[in-house]
Amino acid sequence: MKILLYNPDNGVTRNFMPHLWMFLLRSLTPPGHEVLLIDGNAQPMDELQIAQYVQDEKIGLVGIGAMTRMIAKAYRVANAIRATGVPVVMGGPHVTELADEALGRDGGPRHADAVALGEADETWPQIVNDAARGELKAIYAPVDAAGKDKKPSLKEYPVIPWQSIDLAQFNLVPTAVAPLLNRVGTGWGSFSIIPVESGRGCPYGCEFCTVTGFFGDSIRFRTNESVVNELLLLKARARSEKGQIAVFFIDDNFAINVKRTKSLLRDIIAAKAQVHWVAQISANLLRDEELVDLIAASGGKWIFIGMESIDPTNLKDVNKGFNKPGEYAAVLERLARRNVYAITSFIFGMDNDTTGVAERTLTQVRTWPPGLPIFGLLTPLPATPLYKRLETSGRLTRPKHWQEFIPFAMAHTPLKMTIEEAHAEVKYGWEQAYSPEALAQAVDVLTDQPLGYRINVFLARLCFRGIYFPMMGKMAWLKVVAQNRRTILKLARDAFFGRRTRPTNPDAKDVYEPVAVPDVTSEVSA
Ligand code: B12
Ligand code: SF4
Repeated sequence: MKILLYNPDNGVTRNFMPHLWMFLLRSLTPPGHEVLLIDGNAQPMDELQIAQYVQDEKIGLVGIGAMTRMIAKAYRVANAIRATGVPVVMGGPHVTELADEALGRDGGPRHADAVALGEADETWPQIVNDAARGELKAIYAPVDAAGKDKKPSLKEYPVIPWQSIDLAQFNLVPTAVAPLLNRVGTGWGSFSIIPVESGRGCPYGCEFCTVTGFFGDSIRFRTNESVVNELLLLKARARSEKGQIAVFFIDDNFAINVKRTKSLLRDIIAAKAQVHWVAQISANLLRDEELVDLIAASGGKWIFIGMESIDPTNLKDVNKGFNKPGEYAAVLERLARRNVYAITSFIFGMDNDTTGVAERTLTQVRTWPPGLPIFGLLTPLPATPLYKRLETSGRLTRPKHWQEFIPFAMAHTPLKMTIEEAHAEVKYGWEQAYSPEALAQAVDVLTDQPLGYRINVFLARLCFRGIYFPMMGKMAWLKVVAQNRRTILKLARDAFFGRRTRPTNPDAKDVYEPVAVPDVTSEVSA
């Protein structure tokens, strides 16, 4: 049987990396079936095009996975495919929480023939076998013989054949900047970010988060050996293609068990398996100097930190009181001293937020080492404690917000400002943090760093800008390039003439002093 796995785009922004579930399920598919993958972020198709593709390719089963944000598109695609008579199975966090919606048992139309609840590592082979026999059931739940919820162990993790997977569609090097990057050093013909998981689960239970409910508070890890082998595979591929591969450890909290994370990082270093990597780690776990040393020495470059708010009352309200705003600066300095920077994520529209929250936050951000701040709105995702609280108190203004997905739009009323004011705060945050002046400042502060590093930070900033100001199409990019021409010219001069130009902003000064860390550059460059 031919199987298509499909991940929809959200129609607004495109993700910068492939979705792991597709590669994982393909690796877990029983022998004898051919599995094709379409990620809408790389191959945008409308529902009729996909339905046509399914017919042309004589596909026998389609699997669709989607976050809440993409579910409306996922349902439209599923409807078009089911209309051709091909069965559709859906999985992922949204349909796990709202299986009745996908199955049409809530009074609405049916979108899926079957739904895979929760983690599908062990149910997927059964789904495929049932579909091949034409005996697909409506619901597949990961349960043990006694019918009790069962979380898959990650000890026997499948090998994902990264050496042969077509990554061309996820190459992040724009053709326009390739000559500049080639000048900086060889091996920049391509650049892909690959999702790798080393473990699942987070016990912290922040009120707005799906993770603790979905993956359970039982934390499970792959063996160090299996993660190290995956990194070695990716590194070998990058070397053979004269390109770059970075890894996004998609664990929800990569250092949730600090002892184990240190042991993994030590094994990565010992096996010379370093690649540049990004991971999500909560601020409280980054107090440990030894951990941060190992992060830097093992190739860690960017850490995503869910700071959420600089207001302790807000943090307490959403059950994230373990975040201590008073230590944010120290955490970021600790990372920056090792040339590791942070993607700092903030949520506006929290119950204690008042107008001016964006400027108050930015005032602090400006005193920190340069990073990638991102701003979102408190969003009640289905089945989260937040959703239940707001529903009970009658504060949801769009209880089924996913049916008409609008980016950066609230679905409930904040307590101390209006919805419009909350939207304006987010807009202000993005405008200020990603203005040409702010981008120039971020590059200037790094004047003492190698050129490749500064280009990297600049490109990362440009890409992150696109989260709020979608840069789809050449015209949008040209406009941004024109706005940032002074910084681009400065980097280009440094690249071609090998000299340091004066900061664009003469007032820019270093806010930290990098300390020597083991040089892993030779290990990470392909
Ligand atoms: C990596 C990641 C991202 C990446 C993008 C995704 C990518 N390219 O990988 C980035 C960083 C861009 C991202 C962004 C966002 N993310 Co995100 N992200 C994740 C994260 C950390 C890992 C996803 C992953 O690969 N997991 C590992 C795989 C193996 O698990 P899985 O995807 O759930 O798949 C398993 C099952 O669900 C099931 N399954 C999944 N799909 C299918 C399909 C079929 C057919 C079947 C049978 C089974 C099946 O089988 C898999 C194996 O067990 C998850 C949290 C998490 N741990 O999952 C959040 C998560 C998915 N993200 C979330 C959110 C909210 C967002 C944002 C909206 C945040 C924001 N406010 O901006 C944005 C939106 C992005 C966009 N452009 O639309 C939520 C989604 C909740 C929801 N109900 O939708 C999650 C769950 C985290 C959370 N805090 O609750 N994210
Ligand atoms: S620490 Fe992160 S992953 Fe864990 S519950 Fe909180 S938001 Fe979710």
